[in-house]
Amino acid sequence: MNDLVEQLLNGNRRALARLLTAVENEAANRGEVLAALFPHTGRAWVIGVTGAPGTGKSTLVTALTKAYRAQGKTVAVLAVDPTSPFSGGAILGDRIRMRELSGDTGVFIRSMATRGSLGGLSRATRSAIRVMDAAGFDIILVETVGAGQSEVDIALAAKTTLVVDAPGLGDDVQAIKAGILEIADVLVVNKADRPGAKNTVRSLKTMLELGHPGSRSQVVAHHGQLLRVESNGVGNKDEVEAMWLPPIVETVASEGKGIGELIEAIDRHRHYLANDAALINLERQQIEIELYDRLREALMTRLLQKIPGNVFADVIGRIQAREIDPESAVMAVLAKVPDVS
Ligand SMILES: Nc1nc2c(ncn2[C@@H]2O[C@H](COP(=O)(O)OP(=O)(O)OP(=O)(O)O)[C@@H](O)[C@H]2O)c(=O)[nH]1
Ligand SMILES: [Mg+2]
Repeated sequence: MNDLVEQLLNGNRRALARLLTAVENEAANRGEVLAALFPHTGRAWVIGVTGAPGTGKSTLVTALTKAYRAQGKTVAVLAVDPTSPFSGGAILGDRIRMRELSGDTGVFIRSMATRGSLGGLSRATRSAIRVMDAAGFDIILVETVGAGQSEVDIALAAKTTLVVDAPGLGDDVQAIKAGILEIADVLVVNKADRPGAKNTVRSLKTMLELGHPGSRSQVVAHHGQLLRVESNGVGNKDEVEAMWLPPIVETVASEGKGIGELIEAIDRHRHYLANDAALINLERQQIEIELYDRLREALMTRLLQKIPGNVFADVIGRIQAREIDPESAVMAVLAKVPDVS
C-alpha cells in the first residue's frame, strides 16, 4: 500500500485508479491510505457542479476541462450519481460525452454511483477528492445531480460551487430548488441558445436580489450542522459590500460559448476567497462539519455494538403498541448501555 501511495505522489495513474477503488469501496486499509495522503492535499481547486438532471452539467464539465487544459492546467473529473444504484444510465452517457477528453494524460475521469447509504456516498466522494488532490491535479471538477442532500454535500467538499439551471425544465423557479441558491457561488444558465433562457436569468436575478443586500442569508456551520443565518440588514456597509454575490453566467456548453466568462467568474470567486481570508473560514467550516459527521458515525457504530439486537425489536414493538413514546424509548435504550447515559 505504501508503494501505491508513493507511486500516486509521483503521478502514476494506475496507482491513482487503484487507490480510488480502495477508498470508494471503503476497503479495510482506506484509513491508512487517506492518512498517508492527507498531508499532500489542500492544493487543488475543487469545483462542484450541481443542478437538476439534464441541465447540461456533464457537457459543461467537458467544456471547462478543455478550457483549463488549454491554460496548461491538469484536471480530474469526478462524476457522482446519487440517484442510480447502477453505474449505467447517466454515467454511461457521461462517458460518451467526455470521450473527447480521453488520450490526454493531463485529464483523469472517474465515475461513482450510489453504494449503500447517501452518507456512504458523500464520505466516498470526499475521500476520492482527497486522493485526486494528492495526485497533484490543479483542478478537480465534481459533478453531482441536485437530488436532496447531495448538493449540500458537494458544497461541503468544494471551494467553488456552480449551480446549473437551464430553460425548458418546467417552472423556472422550481428548477432551482429552495435552498440551493445559498450554496451557489456562481449560477450558470446553460442552454442559453434555447427559448426561455432570458426568463430563467431574470427569475434567478429576482431570487438573488430578494435576498440582497443586507438581508441575504448566509450559510454557516454550527456544531456540525449547516445553518442559514438571516443577517438583520443593518450590518455595516463594508460587510455588505464585502459579501460575495453569485454572478449569473450564461453558457451554451455544447458549443463552448460562455465558458471563458464562466472561468473568469470562478477565478474571481477564488480571488475573493483568498483576499478576504474567507478561504480559511470556509475550510474551517468544512472541517468542523466533517468532524461532527465522522464522530456521529463512529459513536453510532460503537453504540450499536453495545446494544443487543433484540432490544431494538422489543422497543419498536412497545412504541407501536403506544406503551412508550419514541423519545422515552431512546432514554431507556441508552440507560442499558454503560458509559453513555
Ligand atoms: N441546446 C443545448 N443543449 C445542450 C447544451 N448543453 C448540453 N446540452 C444537451 O443537453 C443534454 C443533457 O446534457 P448533459 O450534459 O448530459 O446534462 P447533465 O446535467 O449532465 O445530465 P445528468 O447527468 O443526467 O443530470 C444533452 O443532450 C446535451 O447535448 C446547450 O448549451 N444547449
Ligand atoms: Mg451528467
